[in-house]
Amino acid sequence: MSVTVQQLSEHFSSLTGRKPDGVWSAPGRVNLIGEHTDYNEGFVLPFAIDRRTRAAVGLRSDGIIRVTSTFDDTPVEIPLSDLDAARAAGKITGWSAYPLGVAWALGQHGADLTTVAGVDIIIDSTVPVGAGLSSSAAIESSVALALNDLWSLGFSREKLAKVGQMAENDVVGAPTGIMDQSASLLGAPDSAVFLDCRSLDATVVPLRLTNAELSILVMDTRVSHSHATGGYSERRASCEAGASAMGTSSLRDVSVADLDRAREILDDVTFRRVRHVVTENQRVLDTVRALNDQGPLAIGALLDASHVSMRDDFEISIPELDLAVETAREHGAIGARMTGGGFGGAAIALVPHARVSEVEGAVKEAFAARGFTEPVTFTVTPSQGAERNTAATPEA
Ligand code: GAF
Repeated sequence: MSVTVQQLSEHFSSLTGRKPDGVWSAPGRVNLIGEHTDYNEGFVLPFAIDRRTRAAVGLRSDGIIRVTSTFDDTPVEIPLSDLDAARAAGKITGWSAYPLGVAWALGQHGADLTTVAGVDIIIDSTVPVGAGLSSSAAIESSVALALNDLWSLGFSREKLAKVGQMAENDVVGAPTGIMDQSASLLGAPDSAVFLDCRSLDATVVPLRLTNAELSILVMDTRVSHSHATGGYSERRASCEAGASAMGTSSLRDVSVADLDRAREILDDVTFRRVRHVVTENQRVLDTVRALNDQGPLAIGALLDASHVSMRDDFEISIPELDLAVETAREHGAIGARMTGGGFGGAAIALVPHARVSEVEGAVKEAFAARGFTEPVTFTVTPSQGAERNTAATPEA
């Protein structure tokens, strides 16, 4: 749904009989480039988007955490001190695993869940689910920031990103990396976040899209995906096997110059998985340099090469994503690629403002001609990361 901060506060009041202590929000993300590199301790370049999850949160005196949302109004509640046992018993399931998982992970990072106050949390989101735009990280980051503030934990945003990742890995059950939560917590307007996933050093890189008269168009194929199943963990296992065969703990330590040796010692499939990660790391570094030195008009070929690598080497694209990318390029995009974990979700295209409608129309027509479900297309603006909103703040 899309409700304002004020409306969400009022909804909170109508359900609980009191005002929330605050409303926090966190964005979804688009990854500009650097796919499946985060769990290989490599480089990523995502940005926070202008689609957000909001969490209205109010303290309770009884040590219970109670979550509900505008998309599922059945409340889930549990004493905070029981979260660990409930997780171990596999009893935290469904969408509430994200907020409850965050509370549990805060406990694992040092919050004393036997003494902190209970909380009511009501969530609303405009981040599409299953589109590869990190609706899950948006929930995790908004709740993590809210509880960090209300429980006076003083955790850094980098630590809160790890908390969100832990919720996702150990409660939701998706073996994902650190990129999405980092983008959601560290994003800044008109900028991407250049993250070294080994050191966790983050640098804000200006995108200057407006100066270049460029838009970023999201083309959501509406083929839903989940990282808690199948392909994502298989790719992760291939990368680990490749690194191990190369005598290292992580593909971060394998360079483009090592690829000849990799081809000799790895089987064909593992070699191609490794080549994707190694060349993708290099493309992230090249993209950051091109953005800094020349601006966004210079990065189109890098986006295209990234897509080809994901399609042919990492094999995580699908026909709908390939069609969106190819059609966007034929109709004026200066570069395009699938974004996120793959096997569904969305592609992005860097498009001159003047040609956005043409690309949107052409992609929809091409999907109809192939008998694919009509895609949803929209432009996104690189935006502010997670923040506390006052009730008076208008809808972003
Ligand atoms: C998903 C994961 F959550 C990220 O950690 C990352 O691995 C991405 O897929 C692929 O780059 O979004």
